[in-house]
Amino acid sequence: MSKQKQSAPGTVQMPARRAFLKAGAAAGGAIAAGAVPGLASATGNPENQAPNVADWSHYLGDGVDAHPYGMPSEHEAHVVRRNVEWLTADTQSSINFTPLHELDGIITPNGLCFERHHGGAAEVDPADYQLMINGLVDKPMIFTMDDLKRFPRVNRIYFLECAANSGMEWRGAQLNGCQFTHGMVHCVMYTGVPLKYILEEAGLKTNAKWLMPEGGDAAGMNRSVPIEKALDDCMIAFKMNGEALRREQGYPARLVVPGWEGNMWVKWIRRIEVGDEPWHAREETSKYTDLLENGKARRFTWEMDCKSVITNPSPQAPLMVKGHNIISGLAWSGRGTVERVDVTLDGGKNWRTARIDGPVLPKALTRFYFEFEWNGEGLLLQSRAIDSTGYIQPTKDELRVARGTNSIYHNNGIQTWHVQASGEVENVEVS
Ligand SMILES: Nc1nc2c(c(=O)[nH]1)N[C@H]1C(S)=C(S)[C@@H](COP(=O)(O)O)O[C@H]1N2
Ligand SMILES: [Mo]
Repeated sequence: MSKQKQSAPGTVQMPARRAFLKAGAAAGGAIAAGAVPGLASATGNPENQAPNVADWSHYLGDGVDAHPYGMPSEHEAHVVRRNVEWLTADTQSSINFTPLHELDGIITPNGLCFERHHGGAAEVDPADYQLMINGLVDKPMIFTMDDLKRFPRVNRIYFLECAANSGMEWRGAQLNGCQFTHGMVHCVMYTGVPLKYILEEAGLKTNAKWLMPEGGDAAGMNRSVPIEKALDDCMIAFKMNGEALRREQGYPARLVVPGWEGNMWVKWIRRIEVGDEPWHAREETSKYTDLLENGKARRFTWEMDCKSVITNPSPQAPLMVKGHNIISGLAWSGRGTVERVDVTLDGGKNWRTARIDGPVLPKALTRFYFEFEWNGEGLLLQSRAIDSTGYIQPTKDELRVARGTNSIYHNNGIQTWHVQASGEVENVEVS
């Protein structure tokens, strides 16, 4: 087992894990006299706890005018997107990460979806918004928001994963928290127009083979998309989880490219050019390619390979008590559905099948659980997902044999968490 210390300068902000553990330990001895035995002891103020009547039961609560737009409880203030300061030079061209260890089920709340911007989050007035289609079409067209909303629309749940998710882990275990190692993924229900309908409206010429969607942000983000994908399941989305897209996610409209790497999901989309060959633009030549050991680069690696991660326990979410505990995590595949997830407690010697719960949808996050008894021994936790094509999530060593160590993108290797006797959890690798 080896752990590579964080080599880059700066610090990662994380909750005080030791403080959590202390609070848990102290509460162990603080069971109120005469209390009815429970499964676990409570922390906090005993005056508010059974058999007493809590403070909040004695007076009227907030009126319905207090929160015109509802916000999470103030006790959940630590559940936020976080960035890694040393990762990028500024915050406009930057990344923050989804707090996966605080979430459950398969849907990411809108305010917690990770953000990746190449030129900051553009502020677009929907009244001025237009989507232009030009190039190899019968009639070049410009659509307003109102135009887009008059097409038949569909609702689909998809994950979006940045190609660079887990990219800092290629050479060894580095970041302490699944928020940072795996938090460049989110999964929401999109409402929008199948791209096919919009392209049909403009009329594709017979030599139309590629699209170049382009963003309205300062970065003017663009990528070449093959026509087969565009006509298959791409969408122009304007809603996420039922409400308008958040500005950070491309308000008022973004491209949805199910199962494919996040950089193709152009936000604030302003134009789609139709062509007969790919453009070989910056984001598909200098970026988002994988340089192999032999000097060749993998290109157009669009589909996100099957991957999984244990979100709890994990470095930001230590094990608090011995006895009955729950391992929970997420699995996904850009090629279809998650068929099975295996979990090991001993670094891969013994594998057991996890329990999948909730919807199992193609190209969406899938939730798994594994209930177990913890006797206080050290554990080496891993999860391994298998998708509907039969593809098995590889180990990080297998990935390095296949692709070398020059890569940043497309690291879908098996993650290991070392649970120590104290309950604290560390990012490690086993070999
Ligand atoms: N216009 C535009 N679209 C963009 C980007 C961008 O910088 N500008 N970033 C891309 C990248 S690299 C990713 S991973 C996803 C991130 O989507 P999110 O911010 O909704 O999580 O958006 C993609 N679409
Ligand atoms: Mo990305």
